[in-house]
Amino acid sequence: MSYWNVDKIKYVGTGEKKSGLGFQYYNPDEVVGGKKMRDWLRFAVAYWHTFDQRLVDPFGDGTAIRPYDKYTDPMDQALAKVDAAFEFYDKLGVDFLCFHDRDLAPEGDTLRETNRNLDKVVDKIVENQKTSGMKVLWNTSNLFTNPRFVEGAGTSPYADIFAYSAAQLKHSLEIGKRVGSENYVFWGGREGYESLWNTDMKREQEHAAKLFHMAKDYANEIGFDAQMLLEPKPKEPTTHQYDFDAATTIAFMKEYGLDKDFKLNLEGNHANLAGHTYQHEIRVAREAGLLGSLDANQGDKLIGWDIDEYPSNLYETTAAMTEVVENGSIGPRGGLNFDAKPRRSSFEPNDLFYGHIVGMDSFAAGLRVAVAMKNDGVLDDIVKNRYSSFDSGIGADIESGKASMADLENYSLDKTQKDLRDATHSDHLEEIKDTINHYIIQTLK
Ligand code: XLS
Ligand code: NI
Ligand code: NI
Repeated sequence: MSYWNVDKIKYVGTGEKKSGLGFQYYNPDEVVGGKKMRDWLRFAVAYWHTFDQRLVDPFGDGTAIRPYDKYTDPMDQALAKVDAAFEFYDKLGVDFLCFHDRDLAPEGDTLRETNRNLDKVVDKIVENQKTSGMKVLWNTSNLFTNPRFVEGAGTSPYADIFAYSAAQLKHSLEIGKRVGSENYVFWGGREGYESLWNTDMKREQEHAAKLFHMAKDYANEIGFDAQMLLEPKPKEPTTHQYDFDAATTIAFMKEYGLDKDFKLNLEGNHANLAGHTYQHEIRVAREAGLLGSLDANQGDKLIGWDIDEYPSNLYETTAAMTEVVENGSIGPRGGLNFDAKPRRSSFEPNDLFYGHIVGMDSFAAGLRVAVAMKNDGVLDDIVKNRYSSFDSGIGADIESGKASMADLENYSLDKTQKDLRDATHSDHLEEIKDTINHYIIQTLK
């Protein structure tokens, strides 16, 4: 039985591209910048957005038409979805999937029942992994949808909810081990506050850190060696989320001794909500040695929430992939997970293919441009030259610590206004942007 009415998506190149069903830039086995494209990009499909999302928005019901809608019993549908999902991965040509525990199976009345439902679906996933070779980039626990998490999970003011969260998380780690997840993600959807008037921020953050430590310790105990990742987001659904952005999350990790065992999973739309570019977030993480993995999506300048659009902005994917190429990889076990969904008006099953194709092609294009610029050393020279006054003379003395403040005073006292004006140079930023445009246009022709 086939769920999706498409053939395997192939690389056709730019010249042959006539319809949405073909890759223009993503050619998985082509070697670019010393590695196969599939190994640079390690694309993953997000179970929740692709197979569960009904395309609701705050004002409207779901519009999605999905090939397993005819199964009305929740467990029958959950099991059919697994088959549909693995057919989808195969036709799209991705190597990885990502999921939350609650994406896979309906909850029961107790955690015991819920776990039983979940295990049944995971059995089927494991079977499908054996025949397909599909890998799990990461799994995670949904500690935000159910009303019990209304005031948080790890940061809930209620001890019973903390306890339940830990219990749910424990099972999710066991599942991670069974499916061989390469990473394990924590996105703290409700780990923040609505208002400071009733919030003990310090105590909540200590609790969150405790839950992360417990999770890592338990993973060690059962031999689940996934890279642990925190996924920053500044707000939504809470007014303020503690994992605000990369820099805030790194400070939190250092404060609570988590920076040895945890890295970051960064998302494009979250970066924008925090007032940053995606490139900024990736740069902050990579310079701290904490770049773990990426959630690929984009926001919209005109809409102020996490709309999770499939990425299509080539300028932004070029910027993101420039950071990745500079880093040598996304992260030791990182990949690009499409935390993205079609617009509410793109409700047909095949829109899920078109969405992934534009996303994969956009990042593949970004990779090609980034590698072309790296090969020509375009940005390397620009950055190197900009700081070259620190390579010798007084600059080298400053960096080595040889120059004291008194030395710098001696050096500066008799410099004239003109001397100092001559020490600065135009950035030629517009020329740089023109060069980047040139590389985008030439590489993607
Ligand atoms: C929501 C988050 C979420 C995480 C996984 O905004 O991006 O989808 O990636 O829980
Ligand atoms: Ni995400
Ligand atoms: Ni998100």
